[in-house]
Amino acid sequence: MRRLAVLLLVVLAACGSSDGGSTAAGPTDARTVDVEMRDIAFSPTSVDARVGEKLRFVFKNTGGVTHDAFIGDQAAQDEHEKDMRGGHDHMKMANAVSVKPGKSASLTYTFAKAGQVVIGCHEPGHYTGGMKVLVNVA
Ligand SMILES: [Cu+2]
Repeated sequence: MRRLAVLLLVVLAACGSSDGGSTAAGPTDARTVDVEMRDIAFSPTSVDARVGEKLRFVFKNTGGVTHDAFIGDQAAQDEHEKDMRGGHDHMKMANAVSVKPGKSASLTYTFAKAGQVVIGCHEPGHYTGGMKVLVNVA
């Protein structure tokens, strides 16, 4: 079980670094944004990004329970929240990481268009409890 989780994280990390934009030169061109995961909130709760910018979010879980981070627009968040209630394994999806207490994980994402993108934690009750980061892309 634990071994599987580690394997999934490795796979996700690999995916995260390879699915950047087509114009990406490498992992060093991404701006790093540190995000703290607390019980139960992200900090900061909003981040600004430019259209076409690639950000590498580094999530550090300083809380006492597992948190996750799924990045997508509002519709994707709503869909994801529904899937999690249905018992689907969100860790098989791209753009998501699960972080155990005391651990860190990163997620790299290129913001292709202007608007608002959300990073949500979909552990039971967390997203509905307001555990999200709003990324304003302009
Ligand atoms: Cu959470």
